[in-house]
Order: sequence, then structure tokens, then C-alpha cells
Amino acid sequence: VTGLPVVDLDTCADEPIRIPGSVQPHGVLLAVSEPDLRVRHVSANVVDLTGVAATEALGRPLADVLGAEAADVLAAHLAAGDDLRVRNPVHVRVAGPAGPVPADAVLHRLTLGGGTLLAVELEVADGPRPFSFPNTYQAVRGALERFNHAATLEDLYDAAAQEVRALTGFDRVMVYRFDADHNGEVVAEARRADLNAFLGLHYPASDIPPQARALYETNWIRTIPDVAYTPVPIVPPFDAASGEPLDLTLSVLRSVSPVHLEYLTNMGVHASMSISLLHDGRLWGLVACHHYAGPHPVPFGTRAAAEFLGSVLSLRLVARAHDRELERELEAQAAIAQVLPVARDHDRALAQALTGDDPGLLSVVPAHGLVVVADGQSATAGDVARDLDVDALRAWVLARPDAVTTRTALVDSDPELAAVLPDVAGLLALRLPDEQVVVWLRHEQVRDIYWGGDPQNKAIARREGDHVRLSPRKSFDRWREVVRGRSEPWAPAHVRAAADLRSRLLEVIILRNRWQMAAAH
Ligand code: BLA
Repeated sequence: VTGLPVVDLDTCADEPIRIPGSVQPHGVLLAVSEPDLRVRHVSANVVDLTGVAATEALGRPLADVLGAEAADVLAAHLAAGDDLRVRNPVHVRVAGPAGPVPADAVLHRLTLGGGTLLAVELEVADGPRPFSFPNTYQAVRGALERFNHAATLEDLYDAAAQEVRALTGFDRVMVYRFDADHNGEVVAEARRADLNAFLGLHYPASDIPPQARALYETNWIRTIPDVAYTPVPIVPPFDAASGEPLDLTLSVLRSVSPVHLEYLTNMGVHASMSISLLHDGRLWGLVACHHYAGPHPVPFGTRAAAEFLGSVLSLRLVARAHDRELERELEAQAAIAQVLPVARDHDRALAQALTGDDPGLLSVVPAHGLVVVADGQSATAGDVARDLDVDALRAWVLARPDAVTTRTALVDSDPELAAVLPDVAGLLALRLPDEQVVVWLRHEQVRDIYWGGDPQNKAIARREGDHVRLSPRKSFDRWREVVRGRSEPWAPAHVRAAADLRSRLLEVIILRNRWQMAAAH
């Protein structure tokens, strides 16, 4: 077919989600100039809250639109001059057509046409605010206690899911963790008893495209109280001078990508919220919340408390992951300390010394098998096939550019080597001087991955008039993928330990060479 644009998942990454030109209807956005506080842009639903039509509001002082009381409170806040976002929300009473309306005002600054505007987002707070400061503190304090006492990462994930669910009342709360390729896995879940489990399910990276992940690194919380909403346009949509649209990166009302709304609808989700989990400023995962029964608005105070839990959780996760690596490293170092005296013992051949005793090199780095070629001899330990082609393995290791090499899927990365190494899927190899090598071998670990829907069928392109529209997959039924030919990955701590062992062995080799030379004289 000619003239049909190419539509694939790159199209997802191209969607400019920061500048949708509209907001969700659960609040009103005003963008005002400073210091005169005149309305420059406003969402069309301003009329419902204030009785003032959007076109009327433009160019007018904030007091004419929200009433003098609300405008004075906001002006007093601005005069305080510190970071606006830290003190959100500001409680105001807006002058409505039928009397004062209590609302949460959420403030931030956005850049537009080389200058900045103050964004004021108003959410009506008609019910009792569920969390006064002391209440929020109590709720959060309980959660922090649990986080601090979690013995393992898994306990920490579970505590997080349960505490965020208790705080926000969503039907399902998941801790969703990205892998190195940004595919994700549900690693903890708290849900209404009658819902089916998502725990352990995997989702492809394309479900959350890169520009969305980047946005979530800046703005740590987002809510969609009702996926069936009608977007409210911002008037005017563009800055008159520069022609730029409003950048809603930090907005709490930003209208959501239609593809994502369709995705949630296909999943049966009526309302969603997610909280970013960060590791060194990069998105590590999300706390993803679903509501199925109907819309689920979450007041700003509760969202702020949930965001706070998310940031504490992020810190705890980093600390815990760090502890785990540290433990591995200490174990490996202890094993190295036991191996070295044996290796220095010049009464034994080095290859024998390194493959012999327990704990040997297999306790430095856990693996199924070990091959050592040293001093012209070769020896093995653990589970190594009898007919393993040691010469081919050594030649391959010696040809590597790096002194330390790891592989986890030899069939894919090095099919020729894989062909002569039966049963080996992964290896960690050290290249030593004089064509000596140490290689740890791991068998394949056949793994079932359960996906939330067929990951090959990520998106469906369909023709709509003269353009093609991309929509997310329709089915999220559990889909089993059997992963073969891969070994368990090599933990960074073990790779570091192997590199460390290598430099110690270099010293050992020098000592042994000296001793040999001395013995020969
Ligand atoms: C956003 N996708 C998201 C978000 C989540 C997911 C959590 C954040 C927004 C939110 O809080 O709802 C994905 N949600 C999931 C996953 C689970 C879940 C994996 O509950 C698992 C249980 N999505 C697609 C395709 C495209 C796409 C094909 O499937 C691209 C065309 C896009 N997803 C997409 C976009 C966003 C998104 C653009 C950003 C939405 C926004 O913030 O405007």
C-alpha cells in the first residue's frame, strides 16, 4: 500500500505527552503572569467553578476570576518566596456562582516563550479533607516503621503495596520493577480479594514509552481519576508571541495520552494512579494503582503522602539492594582469602590448586563448573562435560579484548563457541598472562516468563480515514513464554570479585615464576 505512514512502536515514543493542550476535568488550570497576576491561559471549565467564561477571564486579574479572598491568599503565598511546590496545596475559597467553594490550589511555574508563568491548578475540596497534617503524619509514620523493619527486599515491596493501598483506597496496588531493557514485572501486589492476581506478570517496555518514563523522572505522581473523561481544552492553546503550547510536565491535571487511556480501558481499569520509584534519579519502577469499581479521585493531601512514601521507599530500595551486593562481595572476598594461600603453594600445579579444594573458586563466584588452564595444564571442577573442548574455550577467551568477559546467552552471542560447549549457556572468563585462563560456566536456566498479554502483539495499527492509528493490545490474558539458552546473570559483585581475584592471581603467578627460576638455579 502506498501513502500509508509507517506506524510502529516508535510512534508511541513520538507522542508529545507534555503538551496535550488540555487538562483532565477534575480541576481547573490557570496560567497567570507575575507579578500582576493576570490570567494568560485558562482551561475552559473555569466557568463551572467561577461562573466566569474562559474568554472573559483572559487578561483579567486573578481576583476578578477567583474572587479577592482566593487571590489575596495566593498572593501572600507568592510573597513568601521559597519553593512553591514544597508548600502545596494552598487552601483557598473560590468565589463561585452559588457562593464560596473550598479548593486546593496547587502551584508551580512553567516556562513559556522564554519567560515563566505561574500555574494555578484548583481542585474542589468539598468533602472533608481526609488527611489533616497530624493524620497524614500518623498514616505515614506507620508505613515508615514497616519499611524500616522489612528484612528483605520482598518484604519491603509487600509493605509498600499494602501501605499505599491502605492510604489511597485503590482496588489494586502493585510495585512494578523495570529490568535493564525497561520491561517490567509486578513484584508485589495488594488487591481486593475478588480480583485475579497480577503478581509475577511481566509487561513489555513499550507499554510505557521513553518520553513517558522521562516525564515520570521529573514528576513523581500522576492520577487519572476517571479514564472516561472528556479532555478540557486550554484557552488559548498557544502563547501568542512564541506560538508555543503550555508545557504541562509539572501539572497535576495534565490530560493523558489517548493510547494509554485505551490501554487502561482494555484492562478494565476505571481510575489509575502511579508513583515513581527512583534510583539515582533514574526511574527504577512505579507503584501502579488501579480502580475498577468506578472513578476514584484522590485528594492532593493523600497524593502528597503517597508520593512521600514513594520517595522513602526509593531510598530504602537503593539501600537494600546495596546491602545485598555488599553481602555478596564480602562472601566472595572471604573465599578469595582462603583460595590465595592454596594458590601460592608451589608444591602443587596452579591448575590443580585452583580447582582442588573446597572452598575453591566456585565459592568466589557461584557457577556449575570451572575450567582452569595454567602452566600448560588444564583442570576442571564442578559439573563440566567430559568432552568439553578446553582448547577451543581457551582460544576464545584469549581472543577477547577484555581481561574479564561475561556471557549469559552463548547461543545468541557466540554460536560457534556454544556449539563446542555442550550444556553451557553462560560464562565468566579471566584472561591471565602466558595464555592462562580461568572460566566459570553456568548451565541454561529454563525460565517461564508470564506476560500480561502476548508481548509480540504489543500494539495494533488500524486505518482510520486517511491516517493510521495505533492502539494498545486488546488482551491482557496471561501469556507464557519459555526462555531457553540463558544462564542466570552474573551479579555485579561477583564480576568485581572475579576481577579482584584476577589481580591477586597476577601476583601469585609472579611469585611462582620467581620460585621456579630460583629452583632451577
Ligand atoms: C503510561 N503505561 C503508562 C503508565 C503505566 C503504564 C503505569 C503510567 C500512567 C498511569 O499511571 O496510568 C503501563 N499500567 C501499565 C502496566 C501495568 C499497568 C504495564 O497497570 C501493568 C499492570 N502504551 C501502550 C502502547 C503505547 C503506550 C502501545 O501499550 C504507545 C502508543 C503509551 N503509556 C503510553 C503513554 C503513556 C503511558 C503515552 C503516558 C501517559 C501519560 O502520562 O500521559
